[in-house]
Amino acid sequence: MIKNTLVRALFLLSLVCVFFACTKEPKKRIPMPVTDLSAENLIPKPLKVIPTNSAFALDEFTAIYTAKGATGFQEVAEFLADKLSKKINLQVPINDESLKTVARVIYINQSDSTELNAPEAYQLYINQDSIIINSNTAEGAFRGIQTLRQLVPDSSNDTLALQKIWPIPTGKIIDNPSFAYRGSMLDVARHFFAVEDVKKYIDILSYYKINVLHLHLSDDQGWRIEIKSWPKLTSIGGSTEVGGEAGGFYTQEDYKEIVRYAAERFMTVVPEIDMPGHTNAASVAYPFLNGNGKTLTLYEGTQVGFSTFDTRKDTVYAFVNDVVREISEITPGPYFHIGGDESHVTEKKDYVYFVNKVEKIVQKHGKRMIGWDEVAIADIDSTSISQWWSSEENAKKAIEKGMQVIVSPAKKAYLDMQYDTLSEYGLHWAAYLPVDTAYIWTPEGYGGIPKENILGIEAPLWSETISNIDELEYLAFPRVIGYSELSWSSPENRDWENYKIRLANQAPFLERMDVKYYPSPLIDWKKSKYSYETIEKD
Ligand code: TNX
Repeated sequence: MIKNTLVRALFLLSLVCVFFACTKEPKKRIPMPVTDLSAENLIPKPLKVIPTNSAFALDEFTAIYTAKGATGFQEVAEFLADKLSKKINLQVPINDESLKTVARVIYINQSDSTELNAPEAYQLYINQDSIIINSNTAEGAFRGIQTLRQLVPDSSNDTLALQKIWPIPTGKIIDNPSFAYRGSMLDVARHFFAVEDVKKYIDILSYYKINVLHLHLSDDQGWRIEIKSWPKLTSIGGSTEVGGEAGGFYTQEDYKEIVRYAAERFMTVVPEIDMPGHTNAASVAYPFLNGNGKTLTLYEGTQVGFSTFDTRKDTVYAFVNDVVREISEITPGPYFHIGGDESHVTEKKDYVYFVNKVEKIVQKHGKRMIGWDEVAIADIDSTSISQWWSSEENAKKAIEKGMQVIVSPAKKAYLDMQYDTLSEYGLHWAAYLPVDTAYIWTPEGYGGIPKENILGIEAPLWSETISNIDELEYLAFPRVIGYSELSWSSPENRDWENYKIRLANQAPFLERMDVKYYPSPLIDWKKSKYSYETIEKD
């Protein structure tokens, strides 16, 4: 009896299968809805979008192929397939030539067209039956697939065919960033953030084409990276943080894992060891480093400017050399950030002497030095980079030396500034930065710095007032999304009224990724689970 039922059930099941196999065939042409590619909520806005008003039917008969022999393209395809599987639960095969049922293809193509002669440039051609991503490099292809991810609807249209279809508007996108350096900084020194938190931040930033993560790895309150030749830096210097919690640090293996995860997203990690000021934690671990003449203890407060290395001791430079060497060895990116800010208790002549010497150490280990804007008062050379956070005068000095500048003005680009007087977390010493003020300014030519001298834009997130990933996300999102547009999109393509609609439509993505963004009342968030009225204030 049981056996009979089973046989009947299997027979029925096979009938259903035959029925579906016959009807759910991989039809080439499916009548598709009219669309408008130029009305999609893409951030950052691409250089050119030309709609052709039909749609590509992303479905189970779609397959991805990549240019043969093109380095890194297979990995880019795998990244896309993984994200599609997570977003819409569709498994799209890659480079499987034995498939008989393919009706539509996504082709990630390496093209040596001169139009694509820039490392991150890409073109996206979306037709009814094919999507072609053209780029010279895997990096360009990766940026292109972020655009494609943003075009895939959250839910399928189940009325067009028997199978589920995710219609993607047809047309052509031609894209290339304004700035090569598009970054955010995370201060893991005032409060420590675990590897998993940093990875989550990297993943969301890369969706918006941000390509640099600057890690502020040391400060008065903590030293956060293992240095094998100076182990007390972390065992003592990493043991606390602001507010007296347990602190923490990255082992070199942890750091390598962050670097690897970032590299998979074509993101460069810039390590910062802040010196000669902001060095209390290092000097508590190794008191010979200290130059402020005081007996030091671990510091859990938030004052700045009280610590300094002793800039006239050879042993200090032997120490700096070890630190720069060990970190440079595990940092594939071209930069090493030496901090250099707010050294208020270092004599000017000592500060200049220190920066001059450390620049040479950084160069010896094959890196380009970055420093906060004060470093421009030293005699540094044109290959070093100044990060303009406060002083326009220092930014101009850097330009006179032929240096490039990273634009990070506190009153426009600091993610740790409060949104307004009512919002939680953050400081307001430079400004209140609501989402519109953070977006409505022009980095090109800002403060009279010509565009040619600007390497890029970076939004720093200092962590005096935030101690976990939710608080981090509250300050970073949504503002950092705006900085992605300021650094990628051309000035003609930026417009607050248009941006704020596109931003409102990021809510489903941010919520799916469990990002606890600040639900700014300036934005009419799409079906937001954090609608502003429901936020409880204490
Ligand atoms: C200034 S920006 C600092 C940091 C603080 C930040 C707080 C800079 C180079 N130095 O030490 O964390 O303000 O907003």
